[in-house]
Amino acid sequence: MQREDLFEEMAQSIIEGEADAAADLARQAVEEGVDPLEAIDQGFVPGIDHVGHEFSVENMFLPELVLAGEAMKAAIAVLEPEMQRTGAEREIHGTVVLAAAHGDIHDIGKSLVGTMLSASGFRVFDLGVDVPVETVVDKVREVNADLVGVSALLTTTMTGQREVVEALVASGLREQVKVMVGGAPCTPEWATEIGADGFGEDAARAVTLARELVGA
Ligand code: B1M
Repeated sequence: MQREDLFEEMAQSIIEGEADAAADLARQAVEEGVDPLEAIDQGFVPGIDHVGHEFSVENMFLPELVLAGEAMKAAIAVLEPEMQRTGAEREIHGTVVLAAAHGDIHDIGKSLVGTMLSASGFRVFDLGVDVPVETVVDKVREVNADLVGVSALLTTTMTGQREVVEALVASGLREQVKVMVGGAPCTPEWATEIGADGFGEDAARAVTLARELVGA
């Protein structure tokens, strides 16, 4: 199958919320030697972006959003080990605490960032979704993190990123840890406004930024 056709089918599997088909296409990509991140960015993400757009104009509804999210996770679950394998660098660049902001349950992009960071030589503690600010701060202290990453997909949960920065300042930890934010509604200006150290636009750029921030 042509690469473009494969990517088109991947997008379609997400739009139709077909988790099995998405996983099969991901396996096919691995067999054909397609770079896993390329498969995600050029195949599956256009599908989920389409669903997001249709949802926002009320052509699709919550159940379809849920199915699309499940299909996306099924595809990434197949590609994840491949990303780990191909990115296998053993030198540890630093320790990262990763979380989705309080109130936010979107985990696909955040988990992808975690996988890429881990594959690129970071020790990653992914605290999951809807993570209270205090849990993030406690983990930063416990593991002596170099970097904390907070993901937010909703305009209403972006404030959780600011709260993490403020809590790190209040706990006296801010000087020893860098803060990276990301997620669709975030911008470099937002990162600056809340006193974070940087904004990662996508998983690949999050890795580049993380390396810069820890001086790797
Ligand atoms: Co939701 N949702 N959702 N959703 N959802 C959005 C975000 C939305 C934009 C859709 C829309 O209306 N167009 C909209 C937000 C509007 C806004 O606030 N501006 C929205 C809404 C409204 C909602 C609900 C409120 C719907 C409802 O209940 N009525 C609800 C909220 C739940 C909550 O969090 N409290 C909700 C629920 C859900 C599902 C659970 C159904 C599902 C999530 C499933 C899951 O994650 N397990 C879902 C989905 C799938 C989406 C869309 C369609 C796709 C998100 C996604 O996974 N993208 C999304 C629309 C869209 O983004 N196109 C949407 C793929 C992923 C690879 O990209 O997450 O952007 P992304 O991550 C990228 C970068 O952003 C970056 O790197 C990643 C990889 O390249 N990145 C970081 C992300 N985090 C980073 C952190 C970093 C650095 C980079 O450093 C720390």
